[in-house]
Amino acid sequence: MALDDPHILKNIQTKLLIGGEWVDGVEGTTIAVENPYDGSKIADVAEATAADVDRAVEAAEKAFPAWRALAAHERGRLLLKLADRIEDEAAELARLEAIDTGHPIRDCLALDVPRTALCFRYFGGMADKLEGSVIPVDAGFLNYVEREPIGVVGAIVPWNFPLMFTSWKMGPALAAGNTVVIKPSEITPLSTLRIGELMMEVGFPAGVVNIVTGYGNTAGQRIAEHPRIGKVAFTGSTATGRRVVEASASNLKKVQLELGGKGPNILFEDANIPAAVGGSAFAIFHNQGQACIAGSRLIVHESIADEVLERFTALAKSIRLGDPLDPETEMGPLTSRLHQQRVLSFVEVAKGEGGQIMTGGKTPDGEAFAKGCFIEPTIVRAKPGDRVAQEEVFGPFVTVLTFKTEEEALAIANGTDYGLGAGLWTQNLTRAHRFAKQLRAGMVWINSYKRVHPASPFGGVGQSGYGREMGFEAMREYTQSKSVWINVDAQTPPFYRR
Ligand code: TXE
Repeated sequence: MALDDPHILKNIQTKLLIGGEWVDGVEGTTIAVENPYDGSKIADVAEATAADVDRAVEAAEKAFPAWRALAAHERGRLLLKLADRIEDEAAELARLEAIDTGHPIRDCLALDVPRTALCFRYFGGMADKLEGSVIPVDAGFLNYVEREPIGVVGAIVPWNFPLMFTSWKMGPALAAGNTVVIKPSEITPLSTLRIGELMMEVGFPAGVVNIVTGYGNTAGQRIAEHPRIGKVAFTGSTATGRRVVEASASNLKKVQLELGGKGPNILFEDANIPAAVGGSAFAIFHNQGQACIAGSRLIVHESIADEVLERFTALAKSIRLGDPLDPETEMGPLTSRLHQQRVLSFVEVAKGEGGQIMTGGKTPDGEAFAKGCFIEPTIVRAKPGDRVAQEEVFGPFVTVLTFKTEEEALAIANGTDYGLGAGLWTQNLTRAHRFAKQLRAGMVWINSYKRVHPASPFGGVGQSGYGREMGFEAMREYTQSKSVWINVDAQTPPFYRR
């Protein structure tokens, strides 16, 4: 299928969305967006610079009073309409995401697009369910607490799940009554722009959502430091997250960080091995391992290690790599050349540390893979203190570690600076609960891995960041409380004359 076939995509929006208009950037420059499967150019997208972020913030500020004043169920209704339109356009959105990111189309259709619609729908339904509270305080006083929107929210989205993460940030922000300036990654801006078009189509008022497609160190930096943005929600690397926090000090904006991970995935001796092996392959190889919650450390009890590794290696070798638009493809290319090189550099690190490459560790042979950013599913045996067992590789690269006792398993699992997702496989219920409590992580999956749902909080501890996406927790993240005191007893004497 030729990628320039006009029937593949009805529309590729390439401009910035500011104040309800699609406009060029102030500088008039563009960013070339490439298909990681064959290196071809998909589009030239307007480059937003700091001046464009300023324009977008102005538009968002202007839109805020009316958006905030709109009945909550009306805000919700627009989000519900958007969810419906995303489902109508599922095939096209899936194709757009596949050519921009390299995600296999089967995953885009089964996961990325439905999860995006589900997220907008969940927060559409949530908009009018964010209740305040009445607090029992001193006699003669009524104290109630309302949750208010923050104002203009900046959202910075990475390249690994651009469509889904756009919904994770915009859903709760908008439901809560904020207006948004969102910056997708310069590598993968297309699906966010398409969502912007659908939002305009279903009737979101001008300026409620503004999309600035620019580079991190210019447009992203300006969002982080902007004096009139009240909150920034960031997903990306820990190093960039730290820069966002520093920049946010300008006006002490609220910061939410969803950063990297080094997910421990523990297989106890009583695990259902076929299920654990299949789940562990999904944990690391889905989306080419480019997931902050990836199960990138497979921690296996030594009594089952041989059987697990034999099955796991065979499964990894059988994964079908190929054109993301081919429905048979199970693994596509990594999302950029730069990232492919970064992941391959970890293979050299592993070798230098005495790691044993059990399979993969290279680009696949053959003409079909020559132009793409592919890496074979890679399994490396290593030691817990090795760099490949400590640092986030963010690719189809799993580090295998073994243990003898529960204590040892826990020490390995908790032995990195990260704390995002963690999994364990056991038939022993008591042990499962004990471990879930002891794992240093924001999310734990038992006899499964990498489950997410818009109703369930998502986020990490330690170097994995702070704050939570999804669920009621997200609504709290995108609001601030206001405590109101009413003197309801005419007899209550004035304070100084008691
Ligand atoms: O991330 P960056 P990169 C991890 C993963 C990956 C590594 C590097 O380990 O290998 O990070 O990826 C914007 N101010 N994750 O370099 O730089 C940028 O434009 C404000 C984990 O691509 O963090 C993009 O929109 N914003 C991860 C977003 O930040 C800035 C997802 C992410 O880019 C900025 C991606 C700045 N100074 C990478 N500099 C996850 N948690 O899921 C860049 N950006």
